[in-house]
Amino acid sequence: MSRFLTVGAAQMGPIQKTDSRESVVNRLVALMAQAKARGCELVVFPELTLTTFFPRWFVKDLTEADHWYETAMPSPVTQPLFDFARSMGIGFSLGYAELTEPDANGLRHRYNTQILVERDGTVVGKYRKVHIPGHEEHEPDRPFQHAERYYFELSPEGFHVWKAFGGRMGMMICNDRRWPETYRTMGLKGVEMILCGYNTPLHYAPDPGQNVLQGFHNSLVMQAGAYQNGTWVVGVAKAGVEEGVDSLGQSCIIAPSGQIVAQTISNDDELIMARCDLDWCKKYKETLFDFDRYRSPEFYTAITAQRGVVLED
Ligand code: CDT
Repeated sequence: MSRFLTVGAAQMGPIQKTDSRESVVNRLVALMAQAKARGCELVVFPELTLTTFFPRWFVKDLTEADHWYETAMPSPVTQPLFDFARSMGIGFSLGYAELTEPDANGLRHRYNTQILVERDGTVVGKYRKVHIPGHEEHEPDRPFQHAERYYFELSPEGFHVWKAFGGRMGMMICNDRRWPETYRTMGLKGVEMILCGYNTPLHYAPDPGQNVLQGFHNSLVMQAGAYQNGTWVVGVAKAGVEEGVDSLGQSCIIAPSGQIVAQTISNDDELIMARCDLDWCKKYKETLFDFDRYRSPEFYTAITAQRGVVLED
């Protein structure tokens, strides 16, 4: 049996501070049109697609950054994406900064969010980032900030898998892809395709020795996660030199075998695609990675019982 889903990874080139959301949405619609013409049923965009990667700057008062966040989705400026999806019958997944309405205590929350939109323009899933990297405070010695932990709260919901596009779809955002728990949590929910947007600066201030390994680590983690859980993974970059910061491209679509079946070759807006057989997942889920038969969860309790390392004597 085969269950095909043709997916596009719509890598974005840089988005500068002065680029309007309207101009970005125009670029996204152009990529969606290209994806539709090439037969895609779903197109995946990067993390924080609508603006420049603003956590590279620090502001003393968080409300000064409110303009980087979306307070509604869709909104007047993002509505063309939903209209295009509905009229052309193509779904999409979009990352953005979310600022919520006040909760019962009058508090508004800030999340690094990704949504999944079906071919009829309805939002079928919303995921908020779990593994938030970087730092909470201003770190003046860095050439640029990575203050995601200042700008975003931890997801209150964690990982989820949605029945959509004829399969079981999951989402993760950027740094989530480096953590095996991300894939396994969704693997245990039967995930067949994980959609992931990322912004990965080539320079890693805490250990610049890792700079040259960014591309290697990017594919290493996503290929391993795909294979060990028998799932497709679609990794999509915001690439190139944005406000002086060079970020990794190398967006890729990875099969449940762990093989890369498509990869971008530029650091610009670029669409890659693959015709993905979701039934290919079974070849791994029902053999080597038959969780029910071969996992030993009784020996894994430390994974959820503790956060950091506890040394054994
Ligand atoms: N956006 C994001 O999560 N980026 C991180 C950068 C490394 S931590 C400063 C990543 O995992 O690619």
